[in-house]
Amino acid sequence: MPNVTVVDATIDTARRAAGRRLGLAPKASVTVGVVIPTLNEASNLPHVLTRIPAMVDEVVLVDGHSVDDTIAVARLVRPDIRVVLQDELGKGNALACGFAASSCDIIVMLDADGSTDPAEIPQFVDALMSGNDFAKGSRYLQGGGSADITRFRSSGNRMLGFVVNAMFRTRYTDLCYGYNAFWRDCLPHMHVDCAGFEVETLINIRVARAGLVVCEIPSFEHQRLNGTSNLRAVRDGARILRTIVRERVRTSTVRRDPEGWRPQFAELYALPSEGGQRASL
Ligand SMILES: Nc1nc2c(ncn2[C@@H]2O[C@H](COP(=O)(O)OP(=O)(O)OP(=O)(O)O)[C@@H](O)[C@H]2O)c(=O)[nH]1
Ligand SMILES: [Mg+2]
Repeated sequence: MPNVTVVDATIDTARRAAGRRLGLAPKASVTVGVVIPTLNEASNLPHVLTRIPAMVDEVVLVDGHSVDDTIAVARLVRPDIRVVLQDELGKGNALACGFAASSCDIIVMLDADGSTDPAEIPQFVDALMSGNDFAKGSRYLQGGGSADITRFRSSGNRMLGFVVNAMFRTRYTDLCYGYNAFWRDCLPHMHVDCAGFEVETLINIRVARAGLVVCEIPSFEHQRLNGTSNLRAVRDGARILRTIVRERVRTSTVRRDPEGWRPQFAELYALPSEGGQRASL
């Protein structure tokens, strides 16, 4: 994606201008990790995993107890992949487990169904390296788009985004999109403690309230390759709305236990002879 325009997503442009991370670390020493939640994505993983650029140091797959060959396929295509089992249900919990497992300085959230293009990862990383705390993908910026979202979901997303922008003084153009990247020290502020598809909204609100420097990156969402969506627009839209209201009435952004969000994930280590074995908590 040439000439990517990075856009401020919060009102607080002064802090972005300060570029407070600039010069903190030479680019070569910064590690980049990807977290991929999976629920029965065996047929899509070869496409996704083979497109991850060489700049990525670590890939963590968080499986939601898939009943297909998701884990075996992942290990076959990418033998160095780390496989984690989530401790509860839902995409939100899966991402929390992946974030807790990741060992990298920069963490990128990627879907396993072929919608989010790994080739865009360098644009997200560049935005973080140039002073932003959180880089958020947007299908609605010039240069972005979607071959996947329905008109109904798009209007719901815009409506919920309008509510969040009005309530939290943000400028998000694509509230519910799942392609984002951030520095690992954002994790205590994000404090991901939700279960489902409200996770992106929860994160976006919390990073803005914490005064983190957020930018938006144009991103193109492709159609899910195979399989069926796990999202239910009305059910999950209602969950997102409840999350917005709950975050609005929460007065304090200071956490008594900044590490309290960390879930009890289990990591599966591959044996030479087979797919893997439950090995540690
Ligand atoms: N581990 C885990 N992954 C999940 C769960 N629910 C969804 N995912 C994964 O999260 C990613 C996004 O889920 P999708 O079902 O594609 O939802 P969506 O992208 O909002 O919906 P579509 O645009 O219709 O595909 C995919 O990689 C899923 O496999 C879950 O409960 N656990
Ligand atoms: Mg999808």
